[in-house]
Formats: sequence, structure tokens, C-alpha cells
Amino acid sequence: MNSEKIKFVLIGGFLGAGKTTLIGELARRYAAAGKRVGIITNDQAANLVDTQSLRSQGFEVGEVAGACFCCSFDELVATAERLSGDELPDVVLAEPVGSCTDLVATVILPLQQLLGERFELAPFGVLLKPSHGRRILAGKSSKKRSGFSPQAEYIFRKQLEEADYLMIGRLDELSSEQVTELRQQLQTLDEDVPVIAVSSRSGEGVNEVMSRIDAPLSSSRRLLDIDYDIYAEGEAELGWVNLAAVVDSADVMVDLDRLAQTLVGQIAAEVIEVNEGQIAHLKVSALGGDTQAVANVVSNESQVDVGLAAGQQVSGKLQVIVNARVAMEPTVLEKICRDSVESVVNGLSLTTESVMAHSLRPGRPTPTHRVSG
Ligand SMILES: Nc1nc2c(ncn2[C@@H]2O[C@H](COP(=O)(O)OP(=O)(O)OP(=O)(O)O)[C@@H](O)[C@H]2O)c(=O)[nH]1
Ligand SMILES: [Mg+2]
Repeated sequence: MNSEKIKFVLIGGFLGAGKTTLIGELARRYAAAGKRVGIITNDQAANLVDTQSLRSQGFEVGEVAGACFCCSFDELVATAERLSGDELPDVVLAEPVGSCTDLVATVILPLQQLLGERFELAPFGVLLKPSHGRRILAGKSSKKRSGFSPQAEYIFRKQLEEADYLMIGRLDELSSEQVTELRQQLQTLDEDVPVIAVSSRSGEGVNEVMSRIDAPLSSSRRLLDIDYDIYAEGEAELGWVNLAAVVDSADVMVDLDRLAQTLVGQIAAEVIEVNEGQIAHLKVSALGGDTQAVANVVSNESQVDVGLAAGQQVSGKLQVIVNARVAMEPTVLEKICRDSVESVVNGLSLTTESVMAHSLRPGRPTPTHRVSG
């Protein structure tokens, strides 16, 4: 990273794979090494838990909201250039929407071709989400092995296929047998693609990821052979809800961790038990002053994860954000989110001042640029 160019690092992977957590860890390490770091988050709609959580950790974060990077390429470029004001960053870490693929053709190569004088594109790393990956990669026989349709599983596989290097996430939770099995499954996709097992929680494997980011590409970029009809169908299976609420606690002290974890747990329970939706990722952020808690659920079989621990109680105005990505009807998902916010807030004897929610199914991807092979 001694060149004048901005190192552009895209970290891909399915919804809930651990991209934001890894980007936070990488950013901390680059900053500790004296690098100026910018981060870009991306979503189909505004009010992002990821943006808020990375900002609360002290990072400079630009947001591309309203469409994926490939469909709002110009905004991605403008956001990268805006970061860090007058002084450009040494490294930009960017997180694409977790249901997006074909990023080499629509983001990496266009950036390289159009802006290669300013950006140096790092090898593309894709993070495997073990909770779904273990089932999706396991075999071809059973129909509902991951709970998602074959079209959504197609996206999951395509994301892995275009990686310059792959990362097996959540290493701290996997047995060595599971890691070995996943490595073998990934190597059947392409045995030449390096695989790194990594835990953003314990830090294991993160240095290896950083070495990979700085390594020259060992082969040419992996352009996908992809059917956009299947891709669009897979994305459209997901219901998407972004909800932002302002809650007043008056003088009551609120445990932000409990608030975030109870709320995400309640939404998950409703989705699974009442509506039989398949969770791709549920995230809840609760913010009071500068203190933030984030809680997540990454699959129907997963427990509530502590994304970020607040570790203290606060009072006054609180901001609650819910980002839900679930294979189910978005309007029903929105109702679940609204009702859950209301009941958890009431249960803690707080008052809801306002709730804004937006639900959608991602539309067909129409990339600004697409480099073909
Ligand atoms: N145990 C463990 N949990 C992790 C690790 N990395 C991420 N997580 C947890 O996994 C959940 C999802 O992580 P995120 O970083 O938000 O995932 P993401 O890929 O950014 O998700 P989207 O933005 O929805 O696509 C959070 O609760 C994290 O705390 C890890 O290495 N180990
Ligand atoms: Mg994220």
C-alpha cells in the first residue's frame, strides 16, 4: 500500500456471513498500522445497522443506499472519493449487499478499467457463511437442504465461484472436522482458489486475510457465467425490511443489550414459528447517545448473536433500527417487525415516538457496467 493509489478492498459473501464484522476488524488493524481507512456500506434501502455500527466504532463510513453497488456504480465511485474529506484514504473497505453476485464483472473490473489510475483493486475475497454453506455445499439431493429455493442457493454458489480467495467464517465456532469438510467442499469448486479459515471474534486468520489483500493476483479475475433470470428470481425470494424507531425512556435506565437481543429474538421467533420464513439475516441496533448494542440472528437454527455489546444502561431518546432479510412476503415481515418493536418497547415500559419502515423485494439487477469475458 505504498502507492499513491487507493487500495479498494471488496469483501463479499452471503447475508449474515460476517462481512461487516470482518471489515471492522480489518479497519482497526489498518488504522493501528497508521493507514487512513474509509469504509463503504451498501443496501437496497436507507437506515443501516451496519453503517451505524461501524460509525459507532469510530470509522469513517460512506453509505450507498437504495440499490446495490453494481446498479449504483457512479454513487459508489463518488462515495469512495468523498471519504476522508480532503485527504484520500489509503484503503477503502467496501461491503456489497449480501444477496449480490457478479461483482467482478460489474464492480471490480469497471472500477479497474475506468478508474485504474486512482484505485488499485485488491484480490476479491468472499466469506463463506457456515450456517448455510455447510448445507448448501453438502449435496445435490435434498430439495430444501438450506431452506432457501434453488435460485437463492444459486446466488450463494455464484458468490463463491467468483472469488480470488475464499474465507471460511466463524472459525471460533467450528470443529476441526467441520473446517476440513468445508475446505474440501470449497476446493471442489476450484482447487486453485486459496481458502483461509478466519474468525473476526478471536482474530485467528485475520493476518492471513491481510496478506492476501496485499498479494498480487495469482491468476486472472474470475468472470462468472451467470443467468440473470435465476439470479433475479433468487434475490426476489427475499423480503427486505428496514425499520427505524425513536423510543423515549424518559428517566428509566434501559439495558441496550437486553433491548436489542430481546427484539431480534422476538422477530426471529415470529418469523420461524408463525410464518415459516427462512432467515437470511436479522439485525437490530439500539443506540442511546454514543452507546450502541447490536444483536443478530443469521439463520432459523441460530441463537441470538451479540454483534456489538453496549455493556451499559442509558436513558432518554433511543434509536432502534431493524434490518430484516428473510425469505418471506415483505409486508408480512414488516408487520412482524412493527409489532415486535411495539411489544418489546411496551414490555420495557418505554414509549415509541415514531416508527418508519420500508419493505421490499429486491428488483432485477441492472448493472451500470458489465464487463464480459
Ligand atoms: N462467533 C462469531 N460470530 C461472528 C463472526 N463474524 C461475525 N459474527 C457474527 O455474525 C453476525 C453477522 O455478522 P455481520 O458482520 O453483521 O454479517 P454481514 O455479512 O455483514 O451481514 P449482512 O450485512 O446482512 O450481509 C453478527 O452477530 C456477528 O457478531 C466470527 O468470526 N465469529
Ligand atoms: Mg453487513
